[in-house]
Amino acid sequence: MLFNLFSITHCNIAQFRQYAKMSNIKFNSSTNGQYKSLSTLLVSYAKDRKEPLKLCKPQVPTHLSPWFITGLTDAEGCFDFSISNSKTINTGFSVKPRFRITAHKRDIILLYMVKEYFNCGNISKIDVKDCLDYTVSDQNSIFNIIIPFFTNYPLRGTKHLDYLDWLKGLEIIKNKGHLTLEGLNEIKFIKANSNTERLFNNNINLHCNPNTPGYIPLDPNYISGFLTGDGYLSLITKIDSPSFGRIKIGFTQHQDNYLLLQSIKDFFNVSNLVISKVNDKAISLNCGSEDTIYNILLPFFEKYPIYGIKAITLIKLLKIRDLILSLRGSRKTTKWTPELKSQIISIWNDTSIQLKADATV
Ligand SMILES: [Ca+2]
Repeated sequence: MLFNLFSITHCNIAQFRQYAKMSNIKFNSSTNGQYKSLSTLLVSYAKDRKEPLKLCKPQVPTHLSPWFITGLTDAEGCFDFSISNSKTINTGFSVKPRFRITAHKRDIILLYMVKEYFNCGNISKIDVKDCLDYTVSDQNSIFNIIIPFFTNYPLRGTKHLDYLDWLKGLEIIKNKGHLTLEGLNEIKFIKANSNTERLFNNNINLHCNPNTPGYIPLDPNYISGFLTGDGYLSLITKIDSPSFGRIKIGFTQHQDNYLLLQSIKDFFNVSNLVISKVNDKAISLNCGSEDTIYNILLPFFEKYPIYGIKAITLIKLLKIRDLILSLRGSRKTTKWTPELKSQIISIWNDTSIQLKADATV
């Protein structure tokens, strides 16, 4: 049923109704309350297709693991301050702390699940093409919900350093320091030196290093959240490629997150999961072994679920794996007949869930 729920932003109205019926999604015709932004987005989605859509309220699964959210945040989250001109504040600037998670609009349900989990914040369109933000910017929610959450379920990647700097800025705000020129400048300094502007030292990924006191064991749901945000799940579909049908699963990261990738590698403890250099700044963790992908990685992400559109990709890849194995029988290798290839392509392009068959989603 989860499967149907996640496809609602990819379907036409008739399919939407059908999914809603199958998934027992309740409809609600009011535009007020916390469902407004989702409803608005679904309406605009329907307008794109020139079909009417009644406002709807999907019942979002609420059993997300907190570690999933931490993994997703390490991948797609952002802790920063928005600083804008103000005529009413003496310094001339108003300062607002923000916690955000960004996703493609196809993954609106994923953001919606996070919003349900925290029970605060809003989902809105942003300037980046086809992207949406889940944003928490009211101080009450930041101090009482967001900070306690990341104290209990700490970030593991370089984003943890942005988070620590953000806390310093929040401390200034808490003491009303941001209303003075000195405090404002301190926050501007923090803003100018964190996130993409950060220069790194050696003290990174401290929660990932088993030889330091800051080490925190890796929870499997963290890996699922991180894959949902920053990982890739794909299939080689070029029909005349010698690698046709090969499934690829992995992560590409800035090299500063080396220890984070290393800890994921250590978690699975298989030798054919390797970290390699992509370019000057990027590294990747991936796997060249069909056996590991079929029998360890795919089942892992079935057990510790990923959500959003990648969850649909996972279902397709599991079907493709099962098809390949059933036709292989007792042979050691696959006979890539044209029939098999076309069956694989048709699973990959299955439009009954209206998913764009990107090679990498
Ligand atoms: Ca990222």
